[in-house]
Amino acid sequence: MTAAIYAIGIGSNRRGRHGSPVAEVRAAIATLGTVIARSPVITSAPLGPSIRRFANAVVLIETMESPLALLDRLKAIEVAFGRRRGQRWGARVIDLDILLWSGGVWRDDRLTVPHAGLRTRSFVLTPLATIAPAWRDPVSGRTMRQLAHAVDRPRARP
Ligand code: A4P
Ligand code: MG
Repeated sequence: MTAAIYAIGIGSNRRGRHGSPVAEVRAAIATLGTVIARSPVITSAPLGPSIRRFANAVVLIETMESPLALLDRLKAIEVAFGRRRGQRWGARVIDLDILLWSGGVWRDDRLTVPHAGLRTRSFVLTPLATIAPAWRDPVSGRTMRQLAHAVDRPRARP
């Protein structure tokens, strides 16, 4: 079996034991294993009803894990960072999402890859386009660079 590459989206809008949301994002990156590329950490206003600003970053990791095995590991890291259940859209110490997988599309009741929010979220696409500009979304056929452009300039695409 060969290794897979995954793009992982990392978000935080609550202080944890490592400090600020930016520090939480950096600490989470350090737990992920073989990181082959990392974006800068950006901060942005929350999408949705949360009040607190987010720190976000995207990394590429290389691993032998299947998508579901990786999802289990990411959930365990979230718990270790102090994330609690029932905080959907609320403040969270860390949120780890699988954005892309080198194997293409995965769809079952636990996991959808590419991530459902990938194509519409500039806090995902802007950092992703810095580390994987030519990676093509298997669903839309568009590259991360193209998707980032479209989301940053929505009026350019009626
Ligand atoms: N799941 C399905 N597909 C995936 C995937 N590709 N990666 C399932 C990870 N998980 C996936 O996720 C709920 C369930 O989705 C998982 O148990 C898994 O089986 P969760 O992380 O427990 O819950 P969540 O994060 O609250 O839900 P969700 O839908 O991931 O929230 P969002 O949509 O990620 O919204 N604004 C800014 N500026 N920056 C942000 O990072 N994040 C959110 C969170 C809202 N606003 C934000 C940001
Ligand atoms: Mg999530």
